[in-house]
Amino acid sequence: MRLSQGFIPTIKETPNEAQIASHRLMLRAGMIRQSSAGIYCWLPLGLRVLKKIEAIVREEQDRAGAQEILMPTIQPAELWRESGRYEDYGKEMLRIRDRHDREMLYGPTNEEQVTEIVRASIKSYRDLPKLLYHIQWKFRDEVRPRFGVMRGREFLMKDAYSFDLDFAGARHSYNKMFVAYLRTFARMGLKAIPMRADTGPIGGDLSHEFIVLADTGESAVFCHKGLVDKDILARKIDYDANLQSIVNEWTSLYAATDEMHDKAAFEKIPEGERLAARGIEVGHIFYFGTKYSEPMKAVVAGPGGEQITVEMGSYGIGVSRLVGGIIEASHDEAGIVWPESVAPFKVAIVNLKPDDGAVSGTCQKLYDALAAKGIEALHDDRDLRPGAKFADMDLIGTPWQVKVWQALLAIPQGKVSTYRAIAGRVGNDNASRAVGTAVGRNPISWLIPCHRVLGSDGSLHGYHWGLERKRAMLAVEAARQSERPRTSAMA
Ligand code: 5CA
Repeated sequence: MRLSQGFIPTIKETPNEAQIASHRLMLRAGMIRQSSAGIYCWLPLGLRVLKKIEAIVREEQDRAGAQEILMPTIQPAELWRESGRYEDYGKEMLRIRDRHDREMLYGPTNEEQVTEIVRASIKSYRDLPKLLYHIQWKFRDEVRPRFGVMRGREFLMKDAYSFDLDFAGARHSYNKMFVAYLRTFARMGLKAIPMRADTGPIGGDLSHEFIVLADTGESAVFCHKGLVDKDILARKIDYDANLQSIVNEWTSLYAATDEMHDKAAFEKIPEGERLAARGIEVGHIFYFGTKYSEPMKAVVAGPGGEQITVEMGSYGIGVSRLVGGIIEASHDEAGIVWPESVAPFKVAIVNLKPDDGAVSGTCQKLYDALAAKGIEALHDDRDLRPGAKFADMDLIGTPWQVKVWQALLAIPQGKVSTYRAIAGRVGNDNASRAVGTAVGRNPISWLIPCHRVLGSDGSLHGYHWGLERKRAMLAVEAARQSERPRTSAMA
């Protein structure tokens, strides 16, 4: 996308209403705008990230065997009277009357609605198990909406629901979601720790919250440090096999939220291995047996014709909250530092001379080379001074930046064009390794002004490349240096 034609309304000033970094950065980077308290409009940059998060959630739900449906945001009050939650939910529920004076509500969650779907369609034990999910907006009239999308009134949730014949089946469904959640959050670059949790208004007796550690988190949490470094993505998962040993591995070490905290048990952990921190709840899973199926009569006929009340669980992920959560976990003083998997654009091409046809042509070719590899780039072709562009690009936080201020020529002796070579580097997921290679030996090394990038000892440092920011900043220099012998510019 060409930024001059795009809509990314960044703000220089720090908005007064934002108390935490993610809220400030989302407003400043032009990702969201508030509509009313706890209700937001998603602008193009924010929506791109939201969709990327949604896509990872969807892939991992599908992988675990869940099937996607889409239930409405508006539900009839009768369903909630059947479960007994219509009155219990209190003021958090937004109640509506339609033109026929029928009582409706904007769904804060969907246990009743999904139970209605299943009881109407499933009659026999042979039809079970079933695992259904949807990704839909919810409304909860929170007393204190705050921290931007982290505690909104309207928010996007992935909610899944499992239906099984017995406890063993329900436990397997729970374990599937447990493992799928570990994978989902890990793919977003997050360290999310499952913790024993209170079940609150959803109910039930087995529940885990998935918590991302962050100083600004709303919950106080306590766990064994060993949980922070566990790596699920290195495992091969077979969702049809018994997953209990993986779940046990993650649950055998102490981890609990404030409400479930057992001080004595925590203090049994050697002091150096204890972690008392704050965290953001990005997911919450529940097993609640027949809490809804019993009053709502979700039953199937067993093998002998007997009536079996279905065992259920529900599994939520705060999709819109994750946008804020990821920023809380990954930002610096200049802006957001997106993990590659959810970045709104992978590369920013910073055109420092947009009025120079050759420079703009170079940027366009680079853009095309990246597009041909399926890499999304943002071409900053705005007519602004370089400092303003650098500040905006750092704020937006693409994993890669390529700064172009003079036109490139094709590599004379190389077979690959410069643009392709850069696209190739950027295509590598391990940004810092890629840049190291590029600076060291690769054909594109001559494109990087060595005096800016290499220290006297040959290590990476410098003006454009801040290792601590984990960003690759490939400073692309001109081949107008044709006066300069090319070999002398080679690393
Ligand atoms: N029905 C169950 C699971 S499907 C349920 O509603 N669980 S929940 O209440 O824990 O919500 C699931 C997830 O939604 C939470 O873990 C959290 O990440 C997110 N969430 C909850 N309330 C809000 C809110 N006010 N703003 C943003 N995200 C929220």
